[in-house]
Amino acid sequence: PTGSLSSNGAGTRVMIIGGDGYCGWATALHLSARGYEVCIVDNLCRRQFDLQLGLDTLTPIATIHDRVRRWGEVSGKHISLQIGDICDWEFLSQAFTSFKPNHVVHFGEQRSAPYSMIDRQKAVFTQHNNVIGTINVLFAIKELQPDCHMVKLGTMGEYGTPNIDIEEGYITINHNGRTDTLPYPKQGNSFYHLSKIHDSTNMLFTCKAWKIAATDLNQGVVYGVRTEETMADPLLLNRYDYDGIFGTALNRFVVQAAVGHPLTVYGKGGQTRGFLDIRDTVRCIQLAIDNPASKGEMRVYNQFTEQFSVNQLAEIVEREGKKLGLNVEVTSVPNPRVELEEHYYNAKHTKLVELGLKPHLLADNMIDSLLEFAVAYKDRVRHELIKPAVDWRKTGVKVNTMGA
Ligand code: NAD
Ligand code: USQ
Repeated sequence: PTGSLSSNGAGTRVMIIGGDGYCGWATALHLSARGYEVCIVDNLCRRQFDLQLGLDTLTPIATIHDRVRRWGEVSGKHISLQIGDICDWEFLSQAFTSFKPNHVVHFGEQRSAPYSMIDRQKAVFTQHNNVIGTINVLFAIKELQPDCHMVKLGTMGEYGTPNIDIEEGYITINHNGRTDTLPYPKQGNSFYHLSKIHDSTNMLFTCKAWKIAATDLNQGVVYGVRTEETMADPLLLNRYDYDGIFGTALNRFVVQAAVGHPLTVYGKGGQTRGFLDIRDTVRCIQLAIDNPASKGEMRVYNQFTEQFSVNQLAEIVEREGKKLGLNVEVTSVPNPRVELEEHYYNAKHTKLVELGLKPHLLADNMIDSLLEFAVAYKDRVRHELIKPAVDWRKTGVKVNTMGA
């Protein structure tokens, strides 16, 4: 497959850390299809979390080796593979020295807020894995590849839900007659979201101190599963999480509707977030690569296309599900998280659009096709995995195996 957003990446070397995951796999294929030279780095810990907790993706996914081999056959393009942990400096430095990336796209973190709230061990793992991994990438750029541009996945959750407009990364404040432009205040709502804040702080410091070029993409909640390339062959199919730990709001609601499970709105459902289609995730990454930060600069983009409350998402899925003959009910379950359930939310998201992003909006036909996709795989759904599984108030020191 080739495709839209036509820039030709010929010769540009892009290392994709976390390239076996949901966003990373789709991005690796999107860039490879467009002529970028891609190397996937991943330690496969996401697959390990499923084994650890007894979870599974809706879609059957091939091993990373089979995925990459099949991509070579389907597209004629080679993706190189380095299996290892970026917290292991010896591994990461060798991966950098051998591949010599022009850009490193860093998706490779533990990304579930509920996972980070299971127990002390998983909170510490999340912050260690994410913060130390990112510090290692920053050292690798400084020591081994100083002209390499870093594209880092942050999260809209770094800002929390303040009672004022959310800017893109920085805010100009007038205080006691003096004015400065400062990093936007951060308020994370889980040990996971907090790890992203720590990453952003470490990146900003090293951009100043070592003249690193970095783009921090504060991404909203991603939905969808199909991209042109991941649908080109069954072995290229992406993962799709719907469980109570890794499944995200809209993807969960769609699977719930497909199997006749009431949609699980947490609490009052006024929680509002930014959302985007996975087809836009891959395009945003390409835009960030094609328009790199300059040395010493830390760019911050808010990477989402539309904002919705959880209640609005449930209404859309209910309406579209009924049109397809599904019996969709919406229910409010006690909120397992500690978060505002009714709040002001207005987050800017113009910078990626200015660079050329043409969003795929959550039009009704998107929900239709996602529902049809979920219905096609509904025999693989394990109902017991759907319930919310982690209570923010009950995080303890005990190692919790989720009753498996
Ligand atoms: P994912 O868990 O599907 O993929 C992450 C990948 O990184 C996995 O394949 C995992 O094995 C790998 N990884 C983790 N730690 C690693 C390490 N130490 N060394 C090497 N590899 C490691 O997650 P995703 O949904 O694709 O998210 C990717 C990134 O985007 C994350 O940083 C996440 O915080 C961010 N993000 C995701 C969403 C979303 O809705 N999925 C939204 C906003 C931001
Ligand atoms: N929610 C429900 N019902 C559900 C699942 C979630 O009401 O069944 C609510 C949550 O309480 C929350 C909102 O939906 O208020 C979003 O939850 P989520 O699980 O979809 O997303 P979140 O935990 O914030 O994390 C996901 C990704 C994470 C990424 C983040 C972007 O897992 O990696 O950083 O989205 S953001 O939300 O912008 O911070």
